[in-house]
Amino acid sequence: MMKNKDLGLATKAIHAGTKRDLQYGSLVMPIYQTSTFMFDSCEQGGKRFAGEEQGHIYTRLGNPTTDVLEARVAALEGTEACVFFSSGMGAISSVFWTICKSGSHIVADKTLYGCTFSFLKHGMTRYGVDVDFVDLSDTKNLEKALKKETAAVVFETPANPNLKVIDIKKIADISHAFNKNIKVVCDNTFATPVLQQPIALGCDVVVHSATKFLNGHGDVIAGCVCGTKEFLTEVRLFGLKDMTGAVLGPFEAFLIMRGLKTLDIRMERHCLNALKLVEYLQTNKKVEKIYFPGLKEHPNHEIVKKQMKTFGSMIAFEVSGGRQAGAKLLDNMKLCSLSVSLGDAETLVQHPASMTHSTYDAESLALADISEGLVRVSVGLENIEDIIADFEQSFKKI
Ligand code: 7XF
Repeated sequence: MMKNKDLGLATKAIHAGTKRDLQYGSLVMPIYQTSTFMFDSCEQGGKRFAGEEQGHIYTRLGNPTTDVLEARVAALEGTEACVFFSSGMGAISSVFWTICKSGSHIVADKTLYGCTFSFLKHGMTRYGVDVDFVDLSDTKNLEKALKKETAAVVFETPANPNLKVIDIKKIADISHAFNKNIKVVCDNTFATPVLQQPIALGCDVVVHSATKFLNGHGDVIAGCVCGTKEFLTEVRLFGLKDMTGAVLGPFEAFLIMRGLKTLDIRMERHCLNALKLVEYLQTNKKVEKIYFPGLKEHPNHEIVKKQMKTFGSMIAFEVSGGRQAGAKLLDNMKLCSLSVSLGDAETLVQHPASMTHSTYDAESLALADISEGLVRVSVGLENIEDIIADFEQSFKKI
């Protein structure tokens, strides 16, 4: 096997971390559907628990199928290590349980997926962790918010649901110049490592909802964390093992590896389809405003060009007539599905204020720049003409 660093991303998504099956020569990594592993002796079991001997113990601590998936995604994000979880929220919460203690301070961007926002605002604060939500797309706000207790800076870019973009390198540089121990955490779910690699830009930790593009087929809930071996060992042995127990099942690991094989080509088609849908929306008089990183009018388009390969397949827009008109549009879609989640083969449409971001109250929604009428689209892999035709027929009904 060639060294990972010599391989292209599409190749890594198929091959990185592969272990040769010495028993049968299976091409595909088998599913080790087992909760526990046998030891030859008490002495051996003791050594494994003490970390003195390599080998599996119990699937909450690691599983051969999941090991390969973790090595593969670490290669995609360009990190030493990766740990998988049973959901994106399992991954995110395990990271903060690992980083923070009572008295710690977190600087979070003010636009986050609804449950990440809720975990930080209503969860961590119960345990004596102080969280400031600021607009990190203006880095002056970070400079003002950092303090000696700051343990982490966290953001999504592009952000869910309004596609706001944050300058990853600037945020990492400012945070580390203030205190090199601050963990800069980037949620890379919307971009995927195909479009953007936050670690190369200076971040310490990447998190994903692998439920989305990484798996890509709408049939798994999963999450992962990528970073240094040292940090990921802590996340695995404390955040995952003791605090959340949010362990991924081996079958899900198998499905995600199956999905990853086409990540690179799926992203290509997702992105092309999104560009064409945006072109159509721009010509539609009932569309008031479009949020898409690929538009020149996007407030951070210059940063997008610097840190993203292409623009992704998430679009948000406002319909003239506001919330009611938006709801009517969504209710009348025939091919596109009225569903939360994203990154699937199917085009999914939803209304953030009442669905994915319903954990925000009206005031927090306004503060986070999530308008009441915003419609979010995850552009799928269908023929774009069919997606556009579906929007066209539904727009005619409002
Ligand atoms: O625990 P999950 O696998 O659902 O992942 C949580 C999560 C973390 N980060 C980002 C940027 C996410 O978008 C998500 C999940 N978002 C879905 C959505 O926005 O449609 C959840 C559906 S309620």
